[in-house]
Amino acid sequence: MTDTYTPPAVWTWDKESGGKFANINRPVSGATHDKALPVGKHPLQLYSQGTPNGVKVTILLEELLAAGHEGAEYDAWLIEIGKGDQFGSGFVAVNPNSKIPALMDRSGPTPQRVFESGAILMYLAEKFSAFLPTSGAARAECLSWLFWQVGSAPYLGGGFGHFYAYAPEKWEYPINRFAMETKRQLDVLDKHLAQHDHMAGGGYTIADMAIWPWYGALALGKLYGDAGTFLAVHEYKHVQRWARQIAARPTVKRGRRVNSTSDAPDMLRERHDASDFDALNID
Ligand SMILES: N[C@@H](CCC(=O)N[C@@H](CS)C(=O)NCC(=O)O)C(=O)O
Repeated sequence: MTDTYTPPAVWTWDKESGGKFANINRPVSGATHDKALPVGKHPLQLYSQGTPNGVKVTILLEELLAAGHEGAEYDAWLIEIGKGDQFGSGFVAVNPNSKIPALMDRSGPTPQRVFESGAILMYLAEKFSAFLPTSGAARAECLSWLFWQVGSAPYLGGGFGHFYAYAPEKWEYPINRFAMETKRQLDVLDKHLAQHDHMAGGGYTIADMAIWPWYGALALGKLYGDAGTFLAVHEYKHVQRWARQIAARPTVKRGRRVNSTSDAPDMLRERHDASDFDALNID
């Protein structure tokens, strides 16, 4: 690998890039193999992994259940993206974009697929009339921050996180570029949270649930190894306050345990019943 590169007239896929996810990256879409998805007993079937995009949805589902919405009972099936499960035919039928999370709502006469984490949060919030203000300024703010998250996270994850933690070598140019952008985004959040308890008016909403697994986890030093130190996240005092407040919610703790690939005794590969958490070894 050299530092400079002259692009050919037409790009071709002639070798793996060598990064952490090189084995699953392809320039074409669609299924690579036939594999039906399992279906459990609950109305909502989630196919996901416990990454920041995945836990947004399990946090919302745990919040809905804790708030008494029994129709939010769900089976959470593990899709191991490192093993290419997202390219199985069943998963591609639920999300043609082959990314977790993906949801099948089987509560009605015709099963409804929903993909894209932001769309899933909005769909569930509207279905249960919860965690999304129904009108006016509070709704506009909530959706603005929800869409901000979906648009911003690729700079943090696909940009900063990739080049800081996953690329085969450390290159100064992309790390500088995306560290700058990530710090700018943290500053956007910090200035907003200096004036507001939560991201949108009306209290805790799906905007907080979407943003916390990325920027909250980063602020608490839980993303990309030493990235918290590298980005001096302690300086974002208001993000710190908000991140700790949300991390302390039992629902958030539960949501974060679901669809984990870790063997840790406090994590769940799959979740099919509220009692699954009872069997865990939690301090
Ligand atoms: N915009 C999508 C992004 C989802 C996404 O990037 N998911 C990652 C895991 S966090 C994934 O499934 N990656 C597998 C792959 O790229 O093949 C969303 O918000 O749902």
